[in-house]
Amino acid sequence: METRITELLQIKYPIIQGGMAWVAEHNLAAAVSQAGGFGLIGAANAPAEVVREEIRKARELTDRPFGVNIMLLSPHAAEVAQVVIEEHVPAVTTGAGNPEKYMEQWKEAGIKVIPVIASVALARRMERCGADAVVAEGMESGGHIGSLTTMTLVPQVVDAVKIPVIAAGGIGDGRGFAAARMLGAEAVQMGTRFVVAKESIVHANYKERILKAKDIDTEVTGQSHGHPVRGLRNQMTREYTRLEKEGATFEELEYLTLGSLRRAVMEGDVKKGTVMAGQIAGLISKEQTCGEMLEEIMKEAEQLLCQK
Ligand code: TUI
Repeated sequence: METRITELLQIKYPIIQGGMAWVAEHNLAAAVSQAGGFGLIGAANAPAEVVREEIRKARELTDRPFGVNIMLLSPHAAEVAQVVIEEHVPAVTTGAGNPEKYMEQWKEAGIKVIPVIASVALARRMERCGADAVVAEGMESGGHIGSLTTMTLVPQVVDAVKIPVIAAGGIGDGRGFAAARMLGAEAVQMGTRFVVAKESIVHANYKERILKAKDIDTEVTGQSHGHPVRGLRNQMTREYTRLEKEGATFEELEYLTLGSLRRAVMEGDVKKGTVMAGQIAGLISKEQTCGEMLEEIMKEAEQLLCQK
């Protein structure tokens, strides 16, 4: 299936892996790219030199192209923006902010720039300042989210811009992929499904929570201070919600979640840690290799999209 995204990123399948903090490290990114999709190293809050090492380690595992996701709230975002240039990364996605100030230097270096956006206004703005594509991410996603659903956001962004649109949020199988194509998207980005990939280094407890999750098991915390984050409900989200209702300050809530994603992903503390996941977790029921996932999704999607 060829689209402007397979052409832009030089990949076989129009499927991009989300740039998930702690989860999207070199093993996962390389496995997704090796399987024909587009893997991403999630820079999250990591220092620039850690990101550089991750890029180099991924290069040892695959000759195929992969990218880096830059989380713009990171204190290291500016240095990471420079590292992707020095390391000749072919494409960058950005999240949780407006990447305008980096755009010129990336374009000059020949890097394809794909901002993740949650509104038509930001999609338009990104197109005007030279973005090659956008990821339109609905609030079904795990992690930091906007307020529109994928179903409503994607077609409105598709109508508003000429650059290709990648749909994200709530997509976990061939049906989701086909639906995104019907909305006008030229690729999909998936996160939660890749968390449980065999090549994913995520702790078994975290994977098990996703594999056992039901449709209604995610919750959004952080609405009160403007940084809504979706994850699986647990002791941490209950405590957070209680404090939020009691009017806790931003600092108090930040303190509660300090290091909590790392504790869940790396140490398997799925009770007091933060288990970021999207609403599609309830659909995800098996651990497979990235290759098996991509083949299965594409086969199902092609059957659906070719039906008369
Ligand atoms: O960035 C994400 N997902 C993330 S980042 C992250 S780390 C984090 N943890 C706690 C709090 C904040 C961050 C975990 N998950 N997805 C991409 C995304 N970007 N979704 C929504 C947005 C977005 C939101 C507002 C992009 C731009 C924006 O406004 C920009 C502006 O300044 O107008």
